[in-house]
Amino acid sequence: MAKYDSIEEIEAGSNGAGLRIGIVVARFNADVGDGLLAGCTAALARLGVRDSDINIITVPGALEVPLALQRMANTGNFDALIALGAVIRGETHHFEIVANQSASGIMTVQLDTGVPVANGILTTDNDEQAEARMMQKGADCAAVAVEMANLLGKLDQK
Ligand code: INI
Repeated sequence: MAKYDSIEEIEAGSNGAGLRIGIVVARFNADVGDGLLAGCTAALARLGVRDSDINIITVPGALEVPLALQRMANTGNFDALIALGAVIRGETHHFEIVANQSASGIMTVQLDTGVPVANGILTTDNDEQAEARMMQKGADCAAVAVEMANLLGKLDQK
């Protein structure tokens, strides 16, 4: 971003040390879930998040993810949450319902609870697309979770 000498910019930073991260993984497309989780946990480690500060839970499918996130958020024990899963068009006739309701529920959780949620529910036409994206999407969600947790922490200190 452009530099404005007389205006303070609040920068989140990408140091994950000390952050407590909760991850919810949908098992419906389990192989993709595994890839998302592998990319995500490797990136969290690179960002300095300790394994002992990470909790992982699994749920049946993408539609169960928002409720699990809501319970985790309401414990007050997490600085950020990550939702992982895959909704694949080729395998479902109600693709739009599952994809849209899941995304909408995830957004509602973060706005209602104030706990940031990185949305890593892939929506793709087929397995190949999901497998091509899963490692990077998991890593992206790790970075988003750390950045948003740090940003909100800084804002709370203002
Ligand atoms: N859940 C997913 O996570 N991905 C999908 O692609 C999917 N399909 O194909 O339907 C899916 N359905 C299950 C859904 O999330 C719920 O678990 C189920 O409806 C029970 O509430």
